[in-house]
Amino acid sequence: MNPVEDILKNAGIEHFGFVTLERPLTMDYYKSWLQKNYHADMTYLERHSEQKENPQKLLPHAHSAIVVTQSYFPPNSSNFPLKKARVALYARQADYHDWFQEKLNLIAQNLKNLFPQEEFIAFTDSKPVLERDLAVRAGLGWVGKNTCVISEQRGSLFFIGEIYTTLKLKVSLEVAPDRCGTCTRCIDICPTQALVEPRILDANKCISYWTIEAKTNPPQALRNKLEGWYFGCDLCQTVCPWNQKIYKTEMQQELAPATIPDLDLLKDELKWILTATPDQLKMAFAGTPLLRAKPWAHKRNAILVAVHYNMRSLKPLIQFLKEQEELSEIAHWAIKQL
Ligand code: B12
Ligand code: SF4
Ligand code: SF4
Repeated sequence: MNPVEDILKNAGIEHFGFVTLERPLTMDYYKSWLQKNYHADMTYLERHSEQKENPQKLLPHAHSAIVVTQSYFPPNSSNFPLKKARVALYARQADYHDWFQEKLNLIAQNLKNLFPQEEFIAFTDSKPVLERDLAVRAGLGWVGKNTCVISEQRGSLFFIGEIYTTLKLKVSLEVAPDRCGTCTRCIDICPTQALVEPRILDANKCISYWTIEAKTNPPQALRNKLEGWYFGCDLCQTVCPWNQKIYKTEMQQELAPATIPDLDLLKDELKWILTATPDQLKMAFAGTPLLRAKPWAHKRNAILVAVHYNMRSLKPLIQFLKEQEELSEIAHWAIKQL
């Protein structure tokens, strides 16, 4: 038995592959995506380009990467602070940048104990790495028309993590065939037409970008298309037959693309967000991916959801936010809408 595989399996990792570290196959695609400004204001993606192109800049003499996936469905949401707001599945639980990273660090440590002469560093969404490129090359899935890596056996509701190493590993040679076929469900469901072509996402239009990453307010033309999403968006994945197949039929779990929440309870939740102090929001969201957005951006998201559901009774609270610099414009807009 291969000792590296043993360590991975003992850590509960079942889906993994090995690649040699060289210039990513899709580097030119990545650069042309940046040139078209599809990254919106995520300027760090431009700065990361050079390191993404040269994996050895992250770990000198790195030879291989161990690429793994970690499922995030069903979410472990018992302590999750928001019960009604529409939050993407990956974010309805403890932050994977903590627990998945720790799991990867432990694996890296066990590998180091076994191969003391070699170096191992682990990351997930934390370093300039083209993770989907690595996962595809490691044979873990194909890039779907929604741009997510999809596995025939596991769907796409998983994170990708990797361990760079100087160790020379026997690489996976089997590439997963593209199983999208003639399906276009993800492109059709996207409310903002962010999937401008199969496998090309324009972040300027993506709900996930506007509710998680954006440090400004979405353009007015998009504001009525956000479908009540409060944080992230799962639509292009939940309609995917490869997720439906696995999660609905095999795990008896519903992956409905649209749910109508209990509006009274949702209103209470939004009320709390609109009135909470920054410290209260930070405390409530600590340890979850929600902490990525600043407190004012949570209020922006709450305003957008309130307008989506036409919650007129929240108008006085939104009125109050007109005084806050970042929120002034969107609060004025919301009051006109309600
Ligand atoms: C920036 C970013 C975003 C942006 C832009 C997303 C995008 N599609 O570009 C926003 C904020 C919108 C976003 C949203 C989400 N994200 Co995000 N995001 C990232 C991040 C940090 C960088 C991605 C990037 O470089 N984008 C630029 C484009 C050009 O690159 P790319 O999407 O990776 O695409 C590559 C492939 O598509 C490939 N490719 C295209 N065609 C082909 C064909 C072949 C044959 C091959 C080999 C490759 C290939 O080339 C591209 C460049 O390598 C990565 C982490 C990382 N370091 O990679 C996570 C990551 C991609 N995100 C992830 C997740 C979970 C999400 C969300 C599901 C969260 C949510 N529910 O809201 C959504 C999904 C939206 C979607 N349809 O992509 C996971 C994806 C896991 C998976 N199964 O694919 C990642 C890998 C984080 C992680 N460690 O798990 N994200
Ligand atoms: S995450 Fe939502 S908004 Fe973004 S591409 Fe997918 S369906 Fe469209
Ligand atoms: S919904 Fe259809 S086209 Fe989109 S990623 Fe899934 S299989 Fe591919």
